Amino acid sequence: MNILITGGAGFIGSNLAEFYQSKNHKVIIIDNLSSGNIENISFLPKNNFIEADIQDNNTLEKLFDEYNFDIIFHLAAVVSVVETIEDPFKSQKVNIESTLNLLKIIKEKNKGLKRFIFASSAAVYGNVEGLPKNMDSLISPESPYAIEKFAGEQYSKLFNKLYGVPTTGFRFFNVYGPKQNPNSTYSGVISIMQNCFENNKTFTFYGDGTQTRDFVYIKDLISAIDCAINNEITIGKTYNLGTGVETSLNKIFSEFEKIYNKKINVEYKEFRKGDIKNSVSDITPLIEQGYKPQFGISEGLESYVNFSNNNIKEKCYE
Ligand code: UD2
Repeated sequence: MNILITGGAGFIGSNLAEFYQSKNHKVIIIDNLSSGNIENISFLPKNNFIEADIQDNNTLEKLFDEYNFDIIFHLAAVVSVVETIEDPFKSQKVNIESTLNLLKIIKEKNKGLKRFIFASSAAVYGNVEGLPKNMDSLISPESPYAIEKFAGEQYSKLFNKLYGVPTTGFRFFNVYGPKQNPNSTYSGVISIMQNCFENNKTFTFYGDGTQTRDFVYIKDLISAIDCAINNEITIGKTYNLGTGVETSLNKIFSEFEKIYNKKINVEYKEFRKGDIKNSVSDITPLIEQGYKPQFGISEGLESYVNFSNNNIKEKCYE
């Protein structure tokens, strides 16, 4: 199959790329490297990488003249919540307008598409109480990022309804795994903590460490998406993508202590402004389609440490 991954040099995109390339599909990546890293995709043939912005319409048109894609993963986005708060005009151009533009080009040019996958976020639920989050939970965006992700998933759904483009949206919960950069403003807490253990640095808890999240290992995320792609009933729908298990930061920290067999220093600061206390997804609809998370937090962290960030060139998928 021909597979296009926008934002494919980032953490999630590069893992998807490696997975599908290992299954002998042709993977094309378009990425402007604003938050992605070329080293993440060292396995990709040079000609399959296009360094361009997702807003570059000429490049997109040319690409769709050249290829008919079977699967498109749309991950290119301004991924930093903070950046979207600082400049929502700029981020909505990337996160909403470019999604709409891509859908329009697909509708006009890409006949025979099997699936368009849109990467949405648990951020759409905001701070409203009530767990686990399911598809009937209230949407309450707390940032331009959340509004933009919601708009993207809704446009994807609409293009299915109006024009039959086979779209599926996923609201990613807290994804972790190899190739996640611990040094960026949107870094996930697990990559930051792992980096502290790896380099004997002090880890800062914002709050007392009792806050919980639904941490999903990248390999489970890929298996969920792959399961949906192979199941036509998922077309035109949006799904939560987590594990359905709630884990505290304190639990993650003690798991790292076990894996590394050492103690590191910690400090405690105020809870971050706008932080949610607890989060967990209801994944029943995906389980009904055959998704079965394989990585509990211990297995996931163990696997992650084995492919630590110092080893991003190592193969994760055979
Ligand atoms: C996630 C997303 C974020 C946005 C948000 C919306 C990630 C990485 N971030 O933020 O983009 O969509 O959901 O709800 O998926 N923490 C510490 N010490 C640190 C770093 C973090 O204690 O050095 C805490 C942090 O205050 C929070 C928890 O760890 O309570 C998880 O933080 P996170 O940034 O990994 O993820 P989250 O869910 O806040």
